[in-house]
Amino acid sequence: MNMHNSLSPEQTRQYERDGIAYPLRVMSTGEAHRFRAGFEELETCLSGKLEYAAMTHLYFRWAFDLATWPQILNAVEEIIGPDVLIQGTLILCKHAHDPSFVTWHQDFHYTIENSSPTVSAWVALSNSTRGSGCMRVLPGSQREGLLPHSDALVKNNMLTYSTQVDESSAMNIELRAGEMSLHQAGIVHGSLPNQSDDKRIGFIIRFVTPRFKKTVNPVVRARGKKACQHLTLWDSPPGDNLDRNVSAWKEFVRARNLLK
Ligand SMILES: O=C(O)CCC(=O)C(=O)O
Repeated sequence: MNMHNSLSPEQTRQYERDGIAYPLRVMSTGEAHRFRAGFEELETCLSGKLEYAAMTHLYFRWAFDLATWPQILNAVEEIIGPDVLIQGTLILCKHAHDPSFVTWHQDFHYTIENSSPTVSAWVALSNSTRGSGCMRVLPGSQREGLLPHSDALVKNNMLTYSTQVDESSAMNIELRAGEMSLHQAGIVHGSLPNQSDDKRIGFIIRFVTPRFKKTVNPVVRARGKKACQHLTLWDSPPGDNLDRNVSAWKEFVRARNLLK
C-alpha cells in the first residue's frame, strides 16, 4: 500500500497555500474499520447513538492508538516540528440521514490563547464524501486572521459557534476511510448533513508543541522530549477495563464541560 508517511512537496505547498493538505493515506481501510469498531463498541456501551465525543484518547486504548498513529505523527512533525503534543481529540459522527451539520468557523477558538504552532488532523473512519457530509473549507481563508464568531445555539449544529462568510469558493474535502486531512487553525471550515446510508465518522486530533500555554486539560506527549512542566502530561495509555474507562471518561467530560 502506498502510505504517505510524510508530506510531499506538493502537499506542503497545498497546506501553506490553501490551509489544508489532503488526501493523505495514513492507514489501510481494514485498520480504519478496526478503529471504527472501537467507536461503535463505545456507542453500544452507552446504549445509543454517539454524535459528539471529546477526549476519548485519554480513556480508550483504540482512540489513544489512533491519536498516536505513527503515519499521522510523521506528517504532523513536518508541520510543527519534532515535539508533538496532543491537545485534544473530538469525534464528530453524523449518522445516516442525520440533519446535523457544522456551521462555518475557524479553530482559533481552541488555540488562540497560546503561542504554539498547531495543526488539526481529520481522520476518516468511514468514507467522508459530499453525500455523507464531508468537511468543506474555504481555501486560503487562513490568511484573513480571526473573523468575528457568534456562539448562538443553532438547531442541528454539531458545534456551538459560527462566522458569516461568502461560501462561493467552498471546497469539499472528500476522504476514504483511512485517509486524513491536515488543516490550519485559521482556515474557515464546516460541513453539511449526511444524506447517505452510512455513518460519517471523523476523528479529529489537535496537535500542539511544548510552547502551548493553555493548561486546562492534560496533554499527551506523542513525540519529542522537550520540557513542558507548565502542562499536565497524561502519561499512561488507557487500560482495557471498558466499564471502568467509560465511567471515568463520562466523569471527565462532564466535569470539564466537554459535552455537547
Ligand atoms: O467534521 C466536521 O464536519 C467539521 C470538523 C471541524 O469542524 C473541525 O475539525 O474543526
